[in-house]
Amino acid sequence: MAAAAPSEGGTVRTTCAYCGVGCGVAATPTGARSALIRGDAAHPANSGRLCSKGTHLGETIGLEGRLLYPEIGGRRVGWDAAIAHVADRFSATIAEHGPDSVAFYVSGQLLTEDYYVANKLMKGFIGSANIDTNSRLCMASAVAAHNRAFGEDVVPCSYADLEAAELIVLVGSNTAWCHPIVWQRIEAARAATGAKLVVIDPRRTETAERADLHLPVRPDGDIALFNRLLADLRARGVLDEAFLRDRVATPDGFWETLDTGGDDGLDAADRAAFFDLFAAHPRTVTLFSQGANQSVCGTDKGNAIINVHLATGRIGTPGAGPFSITGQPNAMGGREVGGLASTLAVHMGFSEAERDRAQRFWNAPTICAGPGLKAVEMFEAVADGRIKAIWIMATNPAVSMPDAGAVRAALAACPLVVVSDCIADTDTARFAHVKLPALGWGEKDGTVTNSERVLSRQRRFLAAPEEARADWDIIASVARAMGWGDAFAYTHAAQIFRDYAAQTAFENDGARLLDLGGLAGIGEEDYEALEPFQWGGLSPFADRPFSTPDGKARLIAVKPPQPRMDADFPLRLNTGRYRDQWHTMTRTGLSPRLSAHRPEPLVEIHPDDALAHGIFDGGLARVESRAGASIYRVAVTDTQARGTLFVPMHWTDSLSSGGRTGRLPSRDRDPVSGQPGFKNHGARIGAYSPEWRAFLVGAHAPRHMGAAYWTRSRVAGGWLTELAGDGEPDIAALLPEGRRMEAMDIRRGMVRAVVLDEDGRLIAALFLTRNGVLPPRAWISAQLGRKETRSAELLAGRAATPAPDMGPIVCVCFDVGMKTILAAIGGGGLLTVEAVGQAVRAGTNCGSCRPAIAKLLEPERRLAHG
Ligand SMILES: Nc1nc2c(c(=O)[nH]1)N[C@H]1C(S)=C(S)[C@@H](COP(=O)(O)OP(=O)(O)OC[C@H]3O[C@@H](n4cnc5c(=O)[nH]c(N)nc54)[C@H](O)[C@@H]3O)O[C@H]1N2
Ligand SMILES: Nc1nc2c(c(=O)[nH]1)N[C@H]1C(S)=C(S)[C@@H](COP(=O)(O)OP(=O)(O)OC[C@H]3O[C@@H](n4cnc5c(=O)[nH]c(N)nc54)[C@H](O)[C@@H]3O)O[C@H]1N2
Ligand code: SF4
Ligand SMILES: [Mo]
Repeated sequence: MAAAAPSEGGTVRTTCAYCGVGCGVAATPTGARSALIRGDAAHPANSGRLCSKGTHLGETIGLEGRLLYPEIGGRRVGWDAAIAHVADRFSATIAEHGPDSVAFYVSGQLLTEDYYVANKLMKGFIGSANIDTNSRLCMASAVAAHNRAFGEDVVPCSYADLEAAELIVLVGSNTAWCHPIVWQRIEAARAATGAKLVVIDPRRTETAERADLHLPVRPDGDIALFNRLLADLRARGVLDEAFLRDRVATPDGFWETLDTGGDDGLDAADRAAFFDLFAAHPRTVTLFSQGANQSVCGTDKGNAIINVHLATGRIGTPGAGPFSITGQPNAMGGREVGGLASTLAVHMGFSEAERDRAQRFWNAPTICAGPGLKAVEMFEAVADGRIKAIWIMATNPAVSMPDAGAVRAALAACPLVVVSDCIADTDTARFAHVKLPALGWGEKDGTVTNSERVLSRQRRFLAAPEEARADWDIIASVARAMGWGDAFAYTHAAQIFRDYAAQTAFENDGARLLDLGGLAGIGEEDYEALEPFQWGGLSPFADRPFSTPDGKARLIAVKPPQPRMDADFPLRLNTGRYRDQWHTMTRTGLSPRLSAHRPEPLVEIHPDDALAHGIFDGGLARVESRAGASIYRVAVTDTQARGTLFVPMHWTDSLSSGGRTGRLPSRDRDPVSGQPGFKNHGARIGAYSPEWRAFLVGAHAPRHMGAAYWTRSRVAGGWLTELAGDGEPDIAALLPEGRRMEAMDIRRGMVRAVVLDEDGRLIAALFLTRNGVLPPRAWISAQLGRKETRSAELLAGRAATPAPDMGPIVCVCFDVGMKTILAAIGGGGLLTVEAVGQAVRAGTNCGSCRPAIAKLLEPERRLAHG
C-alpha cells in the first residue's frame, strides 16, 4: 500500500462518517464549508471506492441546523457557565444520591478518544459503571457471543477473507444497502472466483435478490437452522475432529442435547441446498449483522453461527470465519475502550483484580463496583427516578431506543438532561436542559476502528464552527471542573490516544489480544501521520490460543426460541434501514440526492396481507403495536413474507408526524446482552383513509402542518412535504407570505396554490385533493427558486410540454429514474449492469444502485436465457 501523506495539496485523508466498513476518504476543501469528497485510494478498506452516502458527504457539511453555542434552559450561555453548571449539578447529585444516580449514554459515533475520556470519568472518578452506548442496540449480542466463545470480544476475520472464500453466507444483513463497499468487494470476489452467496433474511432484499440461494427464514428461525446445520455436518462427517480436540472445549453432553427442533420456516429443498453448499466448501465466511443481533435471542444466534465454524475448524484460516460486521463508524472503538456498562475498560471485566488494575492505571480515587445499567434499563432507571442526571452524547435515543415514547417520558421527568450534539433541534435535544455544541465530522480529530479491527485516523479539514468543541474536550473540561484536574489535563487528542494505548498493554502479559502497547509512546507528529493499522492481524486466532483461561474456544449449547406470538397483534413487525438514509437523518436528511431514493417512510407488506387488510399500494396505513402507533405510505411487495411487515427506523418528529418507527418496538431484550429485539414484534395494520391528501414544496417547511400525517424530505431548493388529514385543511397556515395564485379544480376536488416572492421566484406550491390524483412531485420541486416558469404551468403542476416521467430515482449520483433505465433496457436489449451504465450512466459512479439495476434487468435476462 502506498503510504500517502495524511494531507497533501490541500487534500486531507480521513475516514467516512457513516458505517463500520470504515472507508478512507480524501477531502479537499473548496471553501469555508464545502469540500470535494473522493475515496482514499490508499485506504485498505475501500481502495478508493465510496458508496452513495460517502460520495455525498459534501452535501452534509454546511452549517444548516447546527448547534453552535452552549445553551442552558434554551438560552445561550458562555462555555465556562455551561461547564460549571453541568459539573456542579453532577457533583451535587452524586453527593446527595451516590454515584449510581448519574449516567452517560454515549455512541458509536464518538471517536475512541472521546470514549476513553467518558469511560475513565464515569468508572474511575465518579465511581459508577452507568455508562452505556447505542452499541447496546447494535453490537451487544455479537460482543456477548464473542466473549462466550473466544473469551474476548475479538472479530476473528478480515475483509480479505471475503476474497479468499468459496462460500459467503449473510445472516440478517442487507449488505448491499448497509455495508455497500463490503458488498462491492463480495460482488467483485464472486466475479473473480465464482464464490457462492447465500442470504438468510425473512425479506427478499436487494442483497437477497443477488444471492445464489436466498433462505427466507422465519423471524428468529436462525438458531433452528444453524443447529440443524451443525447436526447435519456431523452426520456427514465433515466436522474437524482435530480442531475440536486441540482448540475447542466442548461442554459435556453438547452433542447429545443439540436441539434440532424448532421451526426455521424453510422449504426442505432450500435447506438441503444450503447444507450441501456448506458441506462442500471449507472456505466459508458467515457475515452477520442486525437480523442476528437485534433479537431477544441475539447472543444465542451469534453462538449458533460460531459453533458451526468452530466445529468445522473454519476459523483462523484464510477465507473462513464467523464475521460480525459493525454498524457505526466507531462501534468497534467503543468496544475496545470499554465504554459499555458491561465491560470495565480495554476488554477487561469487573473482577477484583481487573478493577484494581484499572484504578491503579488511572490513578483514580475510586472504581465502580460492578457492571452498570444497560441502555434499556438505564432509561427505566431515569423513568423511576433512580437516575437523576443523564448526559447524552452523539445519539438520538428519543427516536432510536425501543419504546421511544417511554424514553421521552423519562427524559421529560428527569431533573437534569445534558445533550452534546452537532444539531440543534434533534428529537432528544427537545428534552435537554443543557445543550453542548460538539464538533462534527470533518471538524474533529481522533481515531476510529472498523469491522476488521483496522484503526484509522479521522482528520479535521474544516475549521471549528463558532463555539463548537470536541467531545473529549467537553468531557475533560467537566471532569476538571468536578475537581479532577490532573487526571484530565488533556489538550490534544494524541495524549488521550497514548493513555488508551498504554492501558491496553498495562499488565496485559498476553492475556488480552487487544494490545496497542506499541503505540503508547506515539508523538503528536506520528499520530498526525498514523496510517491505517490492523490490530490482531488478518487472522487473530490463526496461531494464537483463544483468550480463555485454557486457551480453548467454547461451543455453547443454544436452543431455538419459542415462536413469538400475540393474538391481538398477529403480524410480525421488522424494522431496519434504507440504502441512502443514516439513522435519524440528522445528516443524510439534509442531502437532496440521498433523499430522492426513498422520500417517504414505507410500510412494506405482502400482496395477500394487503388484500386481507383492505390497504393498497400508494395509500396510507396505520401500524400499531403494544407500545404505540405510526402511519406509513404503503408499498405492496412480494419481497415481504406473508404475515410480516417492514418499516424504516429513520423518520423523527422533526421530519414527520406519525411516521416515527421508534414508537413501535417493545423493550423486550436478549437476557445475556441486553440488546433489544427490534426485528420481531407483534403488530397489526389498518388502512388510514384521510379526507384529503396534499403535497407542499417550499423553500422553508412550516413548523405546524395541521395534518394527521406528514413527512418531509429534502429537495434541491427546500423541502417536499407529503400531507394527509381530516376536516378542513388550514391552507393559509401552510403557505408563506408572498404573491399567491390559486386555482380551484372542483371536478377533481383539487386545490392548487403557488406563492412567488417579489422577484417572481417560486417559493412554495401546494396541491391538495379530496379524491383525485396529485401531480408528480419532481417537476414542481425543480421549479423552486426559479422565475422563468409560466404561472399556468406552475398551477397545473407540470410543464406545457412535459418531459418524460423518469419514475422513482434509482441512481442518485446521476439522477436516473427507474423508467429511464427500463426504457434503455427494453430499447437496447441490454443484459448487464455495465451496459445500462454505458447507455444512461446509472451505476457508474458510487455503485450503490447496481443491485437495483440488476433487479430491473432480471426479466430481460430471463427472456434472453430462455
Ligand atoms: N444505509 C445505511 N447503512 C447503514 C446504516 C444506516 O442507518 N443506513 N446504519 C449502520 C448501522 S449502525 C448498522 S447497525 C448496520 C445495520 O446493517 P444491517 O444489519 O444490514 O441492517 P438492517 O436493515 O437493520 O437489518 C438487516 C436485515 O435483517 C433482517 N432480519 C430481520 N429479522 C431477521 C431474522 O430473524 N433472521 C435473519 N436472518 N434476518 C432478519 C431484516 O429483514 C434486514 O433485511 O448498518 C450500518 N449501515
Ligand atoms: N426500530 C429500530 N430502531 C433502531 C435500530 C433498528 O434497526 N430499528 N437500530 C439501532 C442501531 S443498530 C443503532 S446504531 C441506533 C442508532 O441510533 P442513533 O445513535 O440515535 O442515531 P443517529 O441519528 O446516528 O444519532 C446520532 C446523533 O449524534 C449526532 N452526532 C453526530 N456526530 C457527532 C459527534 O461527533 N459528536 C456529538 N456529540 N454528536 C454527534 C447526530 O447529529 C445525531 O443527533 O439505532 C437503533 N435503533
Ligand atoms: S460503505 Fe459507504 S457509508 Fe460505509 S464507510 Fe464506506 S463510504 Fe461510508
Ligand atoms: Mo448500529
